[in-house]
Formats: sequence, C-alpha cells, structure tokens
Amino acid sequence: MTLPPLPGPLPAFPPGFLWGVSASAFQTEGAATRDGRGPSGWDEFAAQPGRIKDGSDGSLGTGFYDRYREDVALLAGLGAGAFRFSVSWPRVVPDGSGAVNPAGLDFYDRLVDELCAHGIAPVPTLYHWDTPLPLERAGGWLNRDTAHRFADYASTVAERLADRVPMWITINEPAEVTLLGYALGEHAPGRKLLFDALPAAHHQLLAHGLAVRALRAATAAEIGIAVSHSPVRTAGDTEEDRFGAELYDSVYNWLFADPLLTGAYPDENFAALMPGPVAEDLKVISSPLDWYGVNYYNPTLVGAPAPEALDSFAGFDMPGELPFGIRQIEGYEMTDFGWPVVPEGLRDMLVGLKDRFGDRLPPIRITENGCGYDGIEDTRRIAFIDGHLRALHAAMADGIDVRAYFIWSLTDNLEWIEGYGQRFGLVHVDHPTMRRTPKDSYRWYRDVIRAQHGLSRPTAG
Ligand code: IFM
Repeated sequence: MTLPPLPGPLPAFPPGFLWGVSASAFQTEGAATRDGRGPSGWDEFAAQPGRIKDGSDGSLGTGFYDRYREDVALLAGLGAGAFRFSVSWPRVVPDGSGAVNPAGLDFYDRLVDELCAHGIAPVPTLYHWDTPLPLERAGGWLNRDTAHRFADYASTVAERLADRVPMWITINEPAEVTLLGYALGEHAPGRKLLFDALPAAHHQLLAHGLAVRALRAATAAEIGIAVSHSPVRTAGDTEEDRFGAELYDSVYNWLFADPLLTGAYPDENFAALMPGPVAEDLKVISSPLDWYGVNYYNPTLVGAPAPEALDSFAGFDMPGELPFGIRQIEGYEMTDFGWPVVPEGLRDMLVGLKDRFGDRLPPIRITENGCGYDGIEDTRRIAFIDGHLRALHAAMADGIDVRAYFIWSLTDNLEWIEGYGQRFGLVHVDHPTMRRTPKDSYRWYRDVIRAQHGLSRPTAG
C-alpha cells in the first residue's frame, strides 16, 4: 500500500524526553506452569472454549520468559531509553497471598539486570490483568481483600527491585478490567454485571493507593499508574445523546482519574454505589503520585442507545440495555483492528486532562500508544506513530508536561481475546517458531530516537 510521504522530520522533543516501548507478562512470557508460577484468572478464562478467537492461550506468549535476552538486545538496537514490562503476580505469589515464589522474583531480577546492563531503564507494571486464580475465585476485584493482597505483593517486588528500578506503575488500565472483565464479560473473569461491576473499580483504586504507600515504604522512586483515556465525541444532538456521551465519558475517563487526582468520584451517584468506607478509602486512593500514565489509542463516538449503535465495539459485544450507544467514527483511516486513526485525539485528551485537573495533574508519560497492522513493511504503523508524535509535540507546545512516550508494543504478542490475530509489534514474531524479525517501523523508530538524541544534544558555545 502506498501512503503519502511523511511530512518531514519530527520536531525536537525536550532533552531528557524518554523514548520507550511497552509490553506485559501474560501477553509475552509464556512458561505459564514453569518454575512455580501459579495459574491466573486469564489462564482459566482462556481455557474456556470460544473465549479467544484463535483458540490460543497464555502458555506460549512470545516465549519472552526464555528469550528475554534476545528482546533486550532488540531494545538496545532500537536505542530505547526504557522498557515497560509487567510483573506477573501469580509468578511471584502463586496463590495471590502467602508464600513468595523465589524463582519468580529471580526472573524479574535477571530481567532488570539485563536491561540495566544495556542502559535501558526498567519500568515494571505490577498488575497488567493477570490476577492469581485463588484470588479471582474468591471474587477478584469485587473482594476488598484483593486490594490488601496486592499491596503485600507490591512490597515484595519493591523490596527486591527498588534499588535498580527508576520508575514504577501500579496498575494498567483499571477501566478495561472493570468494563471488559466485570461489566461486559468479554475478558477474564467473564462477569456480566453491568453497573454492579463498580466495586471492581473501587477495589482496584484502593489497591493502587495501598500499593503507592507500600512502594514508598520500600523506597521505590517515581510512582505512577497507567490509565486508558479516550476523548468522547457526542453523536447526535438530543438530550439523550448528550446524557449517553457524558455518562460514558464519566465511566471511561473520570471514574479513575478523578479519585486518583482529586480524591473524589466524578459524581455522588458513583460514590454511593461503591462499597466500604468510601470517604476513608478516597484518602488512600489519592495518595500523591509522581507521574500519571496515559494510554491512548482512539476517540470514542457516543450517543443515546439507538438502533444504529454498534452492538460490537472494538470486538466487544455491547449489550442493548446500556444507557449509551457507541457509534462507528467515520472519515478516518482504520487500523487492521478496525480502530480509527485519530492522532489529534491524543492532543485533545491531554488538553482535556489539563483543563480538568490544572496544577493537580502531575507530569504525564504516554505509557501506551500503537496500532494493530499486519506486515513487516508496515508503512501504516510508521505513519500512525509519526502522526501521534506530532500531536504529542503540539500538546507539549501548549504547555502540557509530558516526559515519555512508550509504543505498544515491542513484539507481536497475544492480543487477549484476539489471540495472535492482531499485530502491534515493532518486531514481527512468527509464532510457531518464535522467530523475531524487526519491521520497517522498528528501523524508523530507531532512527527517530537517534535523530532526537542528536537534536536535543546541547550545542557547543
Ligand atoms: O494489548 C493491549 C494492552 O494489553 C493494554 N492496552 C491496549 C493494548 C492493545 O489492545
């Protein structure tokens, strides 16, 4: 496919801006039963027929558990300044509470050493959706106890790694876990609770707040969280359309950001639906953050529930009884996953965050941005990243303090219920052999990083 040429070199980002790449444990590690790892809710879910489109599961991933040195060499070849990976909770604490698995901690110790040896900052995420199965069976995020077990696990990991880790992420995308896992039942644990899923949001937030405190006690530096954001566009102009769009905006964008950054839920009605001593919990949840991670993929067009609303959005079934309807955004190129390519949505979202939170918004790091496209000559991925970096630069020129950009993802990996069908990697993986082949986008991003280092180097005199 021939695309228009890129609009020339990217503008210079500030000195010290961090160029990174992201990944997660369940999507890459494989080795699901090796060296004492316990099962996760996702292992159980993936084993149920029909849950994952190509019938794959987490047993292989990309073979990262065995091939991490090869992948770190690829990161080094890229010139990446940081690698965002996740620590598998069931690998470190197989039952979710109680005994620690030394072999599990040893793996992350080796990975961190390998990254440091190559001058790449290790950026662990403590939870990227793989809840230990015994905790999931006890209610998972619907159970308040899971939050306390998460804080214990955070301490365990930090005590081992804090001496070499410069930056931490507690939880990845609590909105997806709540909506897809507990409200719609499309992800593990497959619960279809609709608005009764809200306690799962509260307990993840509480887990985050307790973990922030546990990490600080273990002298961990630079603590953040990775929250998914999507600017909401209103479809239609009726009162019902506006209500639907505002409700979706609250649930997707503010249900997590507001408690984290202001200590309050976006609406008293949400607070009233949350379990436990909510006012006390909000003080823990809003424990000061060093930085705020934004995952951005695309905007969302939302209005009233309507016959033309999508009954399937980004591959997920949308039950008709929801009080909003998600519509197809028209007029943009689509990724192979069917997601619209809207770089200016990233700028809109960052401006929206600044408008809402003002000085309460800590420095931002873009913890995920990327696209699912097939092919090793992946010109469309290059155009996607180029466009998003220009939008990011424009937001920074508007005065928004953004300090890092992480591409999702290093390698083509297990894209949850899509299986291996959606390829987000800078590096192609032939899954039968696990052979890695850098794509055109890998070489392009390498050249961007090199050029940016040259551009931001102080000039003599
Ligand atoms: O692959 C996922 C990742 O695990 C979480 N954020 C979105 C990515 C692409 O769908």
